[in-house]
Amino acid sequence: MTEKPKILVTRKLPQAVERQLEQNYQPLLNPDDRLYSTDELISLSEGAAAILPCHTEQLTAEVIDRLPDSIKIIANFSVGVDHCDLAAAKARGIVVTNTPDVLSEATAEIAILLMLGAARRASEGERMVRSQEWKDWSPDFMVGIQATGKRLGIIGMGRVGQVMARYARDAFGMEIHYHNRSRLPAELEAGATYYDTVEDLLPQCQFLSLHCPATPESIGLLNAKRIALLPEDAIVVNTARGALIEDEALHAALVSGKIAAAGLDVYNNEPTGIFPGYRDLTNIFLLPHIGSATRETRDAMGFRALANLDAYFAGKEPVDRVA
Ligand code: 8YV
Repeated sequence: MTEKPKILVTRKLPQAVERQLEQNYQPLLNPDDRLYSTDELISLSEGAAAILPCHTEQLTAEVIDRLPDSIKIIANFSVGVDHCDLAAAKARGIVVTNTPDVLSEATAEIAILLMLGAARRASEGERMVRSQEWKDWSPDFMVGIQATGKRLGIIGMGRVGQVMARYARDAFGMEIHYHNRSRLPAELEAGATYYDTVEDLLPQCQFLSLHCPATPESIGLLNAKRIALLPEDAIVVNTARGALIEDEALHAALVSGKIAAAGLDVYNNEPTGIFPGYRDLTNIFLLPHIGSATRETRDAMGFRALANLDAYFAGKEPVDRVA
């Protein structure tokens, strides 16, 4: 009988996923969920045929070049693959997969939460109640901005962007405007208005939600020049990647009031190195990268990563192959 392939699992996964992994593989699990250093990751990979990492593992070209020859596939537990140098993996003949589809609804839910939380001043209000600073009610107390019927701009109309568009349209009657690398077919566009360039889209966005991956082209996409194109009092939401935003520019626009509020779930240098100025602002709603953090979705992400491993080890093409 051939030996079950060894899989390095870098983080603690949902229990049901780990039990399933144990059926077909020899997983090297991380029950304490410790973040491995690069050296540890490389030495633990010795003799393994696959790595099942999260976006918390920086699989740069240098790291990939140092992986042992035994590694044949990197089956990510994430849809984003900006933490993984695909060209370096390809050059070494290492297959790379991700987990699309299964987290679109959970992430769009958080985008809606951020949109409403920022527009309706949720964290400011919550802090006020907790600290017993709430003393009075008046007609102008905690007045925010209504989402219903407004124009929502979406940059990146992929799977998550499309669900966000649907939720915003169906629940709040929002008018959807979007930019994407290419225009969607009419049935997926569902009445949304397409713009060829980000510059053309921005002046329409009373609300703006970012849903594109972080790539060399999109890093720093929302900079001071582009923020200036937004209408006064716009609201910016980011559930995609922190790298899409130039923090100093967003911070300045929140301080000056050019932007009414922002809702962020992802950050440059998260979790410990996030732009410090954000913490001092009241007009920002901050969450700790929990877009896909539901029981249902985390299970589904794990099983999707497993399905990719199963396909690979059965000699088939993994459905979510990205390199
Ligand atoms: C995940 C995400 O929590 O899948 C992604 O790309 O950003 C998150 O929703 C994370 O990546 C898990 O590795």
